[in-house]
Amino acid sequence: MSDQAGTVSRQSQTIRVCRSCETSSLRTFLDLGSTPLADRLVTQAELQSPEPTFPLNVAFCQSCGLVQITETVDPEILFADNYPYYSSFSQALLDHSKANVLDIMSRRSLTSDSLVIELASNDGYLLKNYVANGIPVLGIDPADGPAAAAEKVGVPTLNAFFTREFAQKLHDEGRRADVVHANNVLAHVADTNGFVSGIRLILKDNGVAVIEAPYLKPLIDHVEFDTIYHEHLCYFSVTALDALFRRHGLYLNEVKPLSIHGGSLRLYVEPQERVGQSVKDHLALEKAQGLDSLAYFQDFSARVAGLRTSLLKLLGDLKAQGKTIAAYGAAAKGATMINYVGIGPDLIDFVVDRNVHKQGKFMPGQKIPIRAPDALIEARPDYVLMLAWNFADEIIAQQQAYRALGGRFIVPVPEPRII
Ligand code: JHZ
Repeated sequence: MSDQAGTVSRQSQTIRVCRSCETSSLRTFLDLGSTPLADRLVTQAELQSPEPTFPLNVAFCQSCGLVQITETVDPEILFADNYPYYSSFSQALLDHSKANVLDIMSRRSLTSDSLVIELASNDGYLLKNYVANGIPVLGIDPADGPAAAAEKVGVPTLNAFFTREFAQKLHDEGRRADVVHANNVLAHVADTNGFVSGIRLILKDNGVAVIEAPYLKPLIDHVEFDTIYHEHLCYFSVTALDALFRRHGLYLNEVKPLSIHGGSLRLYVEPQERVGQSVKDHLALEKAQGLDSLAYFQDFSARVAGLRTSLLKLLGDLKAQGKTIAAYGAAAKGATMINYVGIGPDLIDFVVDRNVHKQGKFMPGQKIPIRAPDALIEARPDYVLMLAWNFADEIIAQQQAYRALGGRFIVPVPEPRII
């Protein structure tokens, strides 16, 4: 693919067949242009160097219903070095994860003889709750920094990508799990089928995989286009997931809608088929609403473009009135938002984020500086564009002092509004 300097790099590949069913049934319905990598924050030393950019096109598989991007960037570039995402910076996510663990512990009557494995265990945000209850765990994560942070909080972690080969090794060593967690990772893996067959290999026959993934329906219905970036290869419907798991002797038996990350699903997947009402209802609803056909996605591109126009107008009007604007959340989705919409340093003075690994760096593409949240009180911008809108409640609750000074937030999706 070509980078900004126009050279050809071998850092990405364009797929020709569906990531799940492998048929040639892909139809592209959204083109977000060629964008930089959303979590590749720019350092001071890199400010003058060109950033690699990659095409960001989204397609629907007319055969199995899976929505997916068509470019696969080398995962070593995306996740291994300097990956800045640490799950533990959101209290809402920590609370959500702890509740998930307590629920599973009681559902499955886990003991000190059980084993829980988490794929993409990040900084140990979830598994530490099992450790606190004396239940053996194993984390697996390719990102060096978060994996080291997990070890520090007592979560044994293998610093590696989870692949089918890796799963085979664990299986051969007799390391099979009563529970496998995989939160916000299924969409991230290039070998979708290998990953799912790997889950089957490391799961005991009476085990359960508890998987969380953003749900396609709210993404489309609420124009959450900014959750599309190169790390997210797939955007799942229940229809597409059901077919994917069945191919590997796994059954989606229960599904629970979650509000996290703009609307997600928690999937309970087992080697035994006992499909519950929640799954039957979701499948029926998706069919009735047409989420399993291309027509559902046909006007999405126009709606995304409409959001871009209205957000640019709102920010432009505020600047014309002499207002100052900052942004909250150096989130990956924030990178898609500012780069697709074209929000640069002319509109936004700085971005704040609690994650110390992001502070002092610059947003990809637009190169807006990232500062600590205290900057909102120091600089007192009139408005703050909420790039991490999925945590808006938590963030606004923390920013009472800024609000008391007259500060206002702009929430960009599903349509820009000032709150
Ligand atoms: P956040 C993440 O995406 C990571 P991102 C990943 N790409 C994924 O799959 C999706 O989630 C589902 C900061 N923050 O997590 C922390 C504060 O500063 O919504 C983060 O940098 N103060 C793997 O990166 C950012 O905001 C706070 O009070 O798009 C939020 O990023 C809170 C709550 C967060 O999504």
